[in-house]
Amino acid sequence: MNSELGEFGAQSALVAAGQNAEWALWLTVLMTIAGGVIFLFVLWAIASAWRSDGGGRTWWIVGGGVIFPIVTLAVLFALSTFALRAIAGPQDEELVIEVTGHQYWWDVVYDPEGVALRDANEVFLPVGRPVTLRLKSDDVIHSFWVPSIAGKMDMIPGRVNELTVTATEVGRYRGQCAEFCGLSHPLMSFEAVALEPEAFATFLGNLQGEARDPVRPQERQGQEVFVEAGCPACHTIRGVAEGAQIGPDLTRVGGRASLGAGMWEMNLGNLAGWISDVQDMKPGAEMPSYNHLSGPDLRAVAAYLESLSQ
Ligand code: HEC
Ligand SMILES: [Cu+2]
Repeated sequence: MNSELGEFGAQSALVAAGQNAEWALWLTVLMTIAGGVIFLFVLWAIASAWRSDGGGRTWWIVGGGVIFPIVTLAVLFALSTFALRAIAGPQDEELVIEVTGHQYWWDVVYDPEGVALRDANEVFLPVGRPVTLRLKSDDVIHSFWVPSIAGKMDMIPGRVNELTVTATEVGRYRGQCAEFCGLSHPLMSFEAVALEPEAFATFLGNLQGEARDPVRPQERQGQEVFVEAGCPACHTIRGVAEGAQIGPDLTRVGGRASLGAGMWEMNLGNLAGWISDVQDMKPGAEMPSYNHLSGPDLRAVAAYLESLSQ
């Protein structure tokens, strides 16, 4: 049922790929079935009452009206409480990932207590290992929501909300900001990417390095355009321009599956379109449209960014 790595992932609470989501799905199915059985039973009871002469009334009132609801609700309450504890309980060997919501993108830092490896717009998770997501916001309230992995958690300015998740199936799962945060709130998606632990370790290893050097002449030209056009005022490309954090880290931007926070396929055409006309693609984004760049410069900088895949 889960989509393969490489495709755009599902955004559905019915495709469970994390422990929290599995509990929630299991409870939903159980309660739906139990509710359905009780509904049919009530229909049957009404039909029988129609034909009955009124005998055995006390038994029905005490049994069906008092004992049955108490027992059923107590069982469902116990199961929900158990599920809630399983979801919220402390876990061992946690990895910390800090995700900060911005209008309209996600800053992602792996292990902020230690080495602080920065990336954006994709959240990688190792399968089978608990991860504590430290959720923050830099401007307004956002909400972090990947239905296949876990329930929503708000990101509130000045606060850190923690959500512990464990991915259970390799795959890509779509997430979406679930709290209205401005004009382009609907264009603020992302992907959670669950990898086998070895692949996750490789990913973290790659994040430590500098960006790939430009190889083709056009890519070299693109790197110059990137610096001369002033992009480093907001964007970091490790080894080329460091320090700025107003926009997403672009060190491995070409390696993302999507552009613009989970919105468009990452390819040369979309990159060039984005740079020249971001205000049309994502109104209100904190990046100006570079519609004054010449055609060759625009192609070069797009080609350079596309080559930055790790
Ligand atoms: C004033 C700050 C600012 C400047 C200058 C700027 N950007 Fe951006 N850029 C942003 C912000 C903010 C975003 C995130 C927009 C969003 O998705 O809401 C962004 C997003 C991007 C993305 C998409 C990243 C992703 O992960 O999908 C690319 C590519 C990009 N910028 C390239 C450039 C290039 C090339 C230049 C220079 C020609 C540039 N930017 C100049 C702020 C800036
Ligand atoms: Cu939002």
